[in-house]
This record gives sequence, C-alpha cells and structure tokens, in this order.
Amino acid sequence: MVTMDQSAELLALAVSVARSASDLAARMRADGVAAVATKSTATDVVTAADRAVEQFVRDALREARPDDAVLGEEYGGGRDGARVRWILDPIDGTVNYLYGLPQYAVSLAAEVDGVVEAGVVRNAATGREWTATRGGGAFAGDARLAVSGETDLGQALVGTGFGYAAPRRLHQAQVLAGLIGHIRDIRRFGAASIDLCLVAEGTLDAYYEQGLNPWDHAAGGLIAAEAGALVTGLDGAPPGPDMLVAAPPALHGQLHDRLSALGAAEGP
Ligand code: LIP
Repeated sequence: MVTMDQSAELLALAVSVARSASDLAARMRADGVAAVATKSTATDVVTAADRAVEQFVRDALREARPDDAVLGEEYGGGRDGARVRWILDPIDGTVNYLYGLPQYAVSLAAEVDGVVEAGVVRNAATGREWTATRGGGAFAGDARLAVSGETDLGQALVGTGFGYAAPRRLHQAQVLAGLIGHIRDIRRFGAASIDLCLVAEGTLDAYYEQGLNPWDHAAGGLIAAEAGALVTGLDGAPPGPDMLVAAPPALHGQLHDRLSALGAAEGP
C-alpha cells in the first residue's frame, strides 16, 4: 500500500519520462522507420525506435530511481527484489508506428509490491495523454474521465485486437463472428493501451482482447478501472494473456458472458 503522495510522485516521474520518450519516438518516425527484427512471427516486428525508446526510458528511470526494477517489452526484466517495478511498452501499436497510422503510445506503469499504483499512456502521434493513480481517478490532461453510460450490449461500440499468429487470429475471428451480431459494431485500432484509455473516456463502450502482455495493459488497465470500468479476465480470472475484458459495470456481464460462451479465452 502506498500513500497518495507516493503514487503522485511515481506518476509525475512516469509522465515526465513518457513525454520525453514519446518525443523520441516521434522524431525517429519522422526520420523514417523500418523493421529491424521480428519476434513471434514474421509480422510481429520490432523497429529501432522500439529498442531506442525502451533504452531511453530505462536510463531515465535508473537515473531517477536506481533501486527500482523494470519490465519492458523489448528487454524483459524481473522484480530483482525491488518494491517498485516499472512496466513499459515503449511503442504500443508497433505496426501502426511502422505504417504511420497515428495510434501508437508509450505506456508506462509503476507497480508497488505487485499492485499497479500509477500509470500513463501517451499517444506519441497526437500527444493525447491519459493518466491515473490508484484511488485518485483517471484523467486526460486535467479532465477527469468516466466510462460510457451505455447499458445495452446491442448498442455498444466494442474495441478488440488480434494476435500475430495465424491460428490465434483465426480463433479470434471465429469469436468475433459469434459476437458481432450482438453489438453495435467493432473497432480495431491496434494499440491495447490506447483502447483501454478510450474505454476510460467513453469513446469506446467496451474492449476485450486475448493474448495481451503485462506491458500492453498495466497502465491502460488502471486508467480504465479508475474511470469506472471493470477490468477482468473470464470466469473469475484476473486480466491477463488468456483474456482481458474492460467495460462499465452495466455492460461487463453481458460482454463477459458472450465471450465465455464463445470460448474466447481458449484456442491456439
Ligand atoms: C499490440 C497490442 C494490440 C494487439 C496487437 C499488438 P504491440 O502490441 O497493443 O492490442 O492487437 O496485436 O500485440 O505489439 O504493438 O506492442
């Protein structure tokens, strides 16, 4: 448990580092982007900016708080016995970044004793920034956020995403085929951290995705929860790689039950 002052201090550092990291990502994008490697599949790309931005954030955090641990998408990391662990996606929405689609973000969360206490998501293309501290609310700039008031799944605009492996994508498409006739429509923007912030501000009614990593949702999940969303897995599980569902309480059960019936957390 941390005090509000401690979480505010962690958030201030996260925001400062994320803004500088976001500027670096934008500069490197302007200079031209190319994939320098692939990870899980031929379409799971890494750019030089992913690596450079993560190294920048690691260096900044080490200078400010040398005893903290860092878990990042590109260079991994553990807890190393530290109370505070930073969870980082240097560029969430890497494919968007590669193509120049303005939906990619620096996502940085501070976890204390295993609980995310502060987080920031900053769209590096547009500069839109979302923040939260646990118990302190969620904000876009100075505007306090609240989730959608929609109560009918059939009227809900729902975000989702798809994995990099074809067998997983086919399963996800089958789940979507079973869902799409029961919602207003689907949106696939390509960056989970931003999708979660759109739920927090009510510009998406709900979001779900299978296959997320901790760095995809650590910050955005806190922001969505602090704006009033329920952020869970399926059938009592916590949000994680099997499934993440984020929705206002009035919609969460309807979406959850359909996803559970469709076996959304199963498959390859
Ligand atoms: C992305 C996620 C997105 C998912 C993509 C990809 P990355 O993360 O934010 O929700 O649908 O397949 O995993 O790889 O750009 O950091």
